Amino acid sequence: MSAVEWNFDGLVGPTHNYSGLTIGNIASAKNHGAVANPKLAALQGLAKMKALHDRGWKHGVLAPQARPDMAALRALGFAGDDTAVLAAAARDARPILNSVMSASSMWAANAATVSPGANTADGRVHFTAANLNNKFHRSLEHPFTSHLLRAMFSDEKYFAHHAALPGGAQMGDEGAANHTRFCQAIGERGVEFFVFGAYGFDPDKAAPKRFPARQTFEASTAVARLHGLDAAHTVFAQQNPAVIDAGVFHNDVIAVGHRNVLFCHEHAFADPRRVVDELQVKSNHGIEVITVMDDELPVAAAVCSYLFNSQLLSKPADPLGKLTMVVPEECRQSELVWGYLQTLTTGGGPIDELLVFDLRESMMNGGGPACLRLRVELNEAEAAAINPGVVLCDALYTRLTAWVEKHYRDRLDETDFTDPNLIIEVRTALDELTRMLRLGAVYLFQR
Ligand code: SUG
Repeated sequence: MSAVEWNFDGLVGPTHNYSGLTIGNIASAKNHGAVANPKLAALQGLAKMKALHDRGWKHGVLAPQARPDMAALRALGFAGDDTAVLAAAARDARPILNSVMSASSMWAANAATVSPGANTADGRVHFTAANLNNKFHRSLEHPFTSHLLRAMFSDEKYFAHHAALPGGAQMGDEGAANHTRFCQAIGERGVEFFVFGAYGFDPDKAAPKRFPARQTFEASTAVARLHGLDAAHTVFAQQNPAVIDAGVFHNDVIAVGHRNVLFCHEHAFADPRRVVDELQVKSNHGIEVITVMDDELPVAAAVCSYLFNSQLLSKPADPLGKLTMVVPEECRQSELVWGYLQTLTTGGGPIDELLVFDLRESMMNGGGPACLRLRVELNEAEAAAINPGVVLCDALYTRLTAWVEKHYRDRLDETDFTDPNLIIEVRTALDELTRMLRLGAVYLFQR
């Protein structure tokens, strides 16, 4: 049965804003307080989905979370009606209010870790929602994420869902941003590659000093256990602590893999030689590794341009098996990066095409093309079992674009967070969205 990699992109939510919530994410810190344009952000994301859909890649849509998260504010002791709760939080706990407003679920790579049926013990596609417990605003995402994934992939014959891992920072899990699957052909059994920032239970082992390691070894191994992965085809690797301290808060800011290709920076991993050796042994020497050296492109330039936060996509029905690379506009604006990309794509290697997208609204919060998508490899039977309402087609794109135009604001900053109309606007929009995507009453405010 043939299989393809689907990309489920996070639809940017109506409260997209710049609150500087993420220590260790340089773009988020730098743009704290800037005025965001939620409408433009959502349209930029939709334009990427549509362009890839038009080229034949399979696409689905992940609905945004409902924000502000009023339940979180109430759980933290703010009481009264919604207006009173928001006003009290603005007065007494501004960082908390800003956190419950975040549209961070747009970065779907952090929604969950996904293993295809070809790799799992029971042959089903396994999903583990990421606990994202390193940051308060992101830790609020997983209950809804779990609910949403079940509404999209509900058939238990094909899909298995695991709740987010329990525990605190020692069990930090950031989902697919730190996970890659390699294989010779989509749908075939392959190697799963988990990258973690530090050991949760061993303070003596190497760890970043300036910024937090958001993923632990213990969390990565727990996800592999839950998914029933075979140790002979699973590789765990520590990120280089120095690059976390340089702003590489997820592995997908310094490395990307797809099918049989790994594209990474020479400083991505703590022990790069061991990592590549183990990947080659476990994949039967099937992985083509493209390493960018620091003298070609320093880590700081990779972090600014988000070169490695690109998407690698197998060209549909290409007999040569070449890959397209989806990069953000920031790569074209850097002479160094753009020059490197010309050499990469014309040198006869596996990547021979570039697609460039303007994702500036998301990029200003540290989210590039790869952050915006969750990959799910599906064979024909599995694909037929997903909720058809979330599958991107021309008609859905047109409806979603009109929906964004109708409901989203074109400027938002923290002075708007106490506006009682904002919550009404968001709920009206999301209520309509659930009907469009045929999700049922997934939001708490609908129940
Ligand atoms: O978790 N930014 C996100 C960006 C996530 C990018 N995802 C991947 N690399 N896969 C984060 O750091 C910033 C929100 C703010 O500051 O308002 C934020 O949450």
